[in-house]
Amino acid sequence: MADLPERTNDDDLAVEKARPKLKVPPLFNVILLNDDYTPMDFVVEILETFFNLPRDKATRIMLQIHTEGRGTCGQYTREIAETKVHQVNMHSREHQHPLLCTMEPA
Ligand code: TYC
Repeated sequence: MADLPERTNDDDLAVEKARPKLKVPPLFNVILLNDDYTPMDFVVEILETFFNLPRDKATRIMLQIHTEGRGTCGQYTREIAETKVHQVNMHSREHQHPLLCTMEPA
C-alpha cells in the first residue's frame, strides 16, 4: 500500500479546534386567546387532547384564559409549537369555533 504523503510544514495555516455546534434550542409559549363564543368544554378538550393536560389543570387554564384574556398551554421548540398552533386552529375551524391559538418566544 502506498504511503500517504508526509506533511511536515503547516506554513501559515491557522488550525482551530472544532467546537461542538450544539446550542440549546429557543423555546416558544403556545397561547390560547379568549373569545365570547367558543364553549368552555371545547377549550378544556383542546387542552387535554393537544397539550396532554389532566382535566383539572386544563379546566384551571381555560378559566384563566376566560378571565384574563389569554393563557399559556405549553412550551415547545419552534417546530413543535408551530405544529400545535396549526392543529388547534384547524380543529377549531373544523368545529366552526373562533378559538385562536398563537405562539411567541418564551
Ligand atoms: N369565553 C368563552 C365562553 O365564555 C370560553 C373560552 C375560554 C373561550 C377560553 C376561549 O380560549 C378560550 N364560552
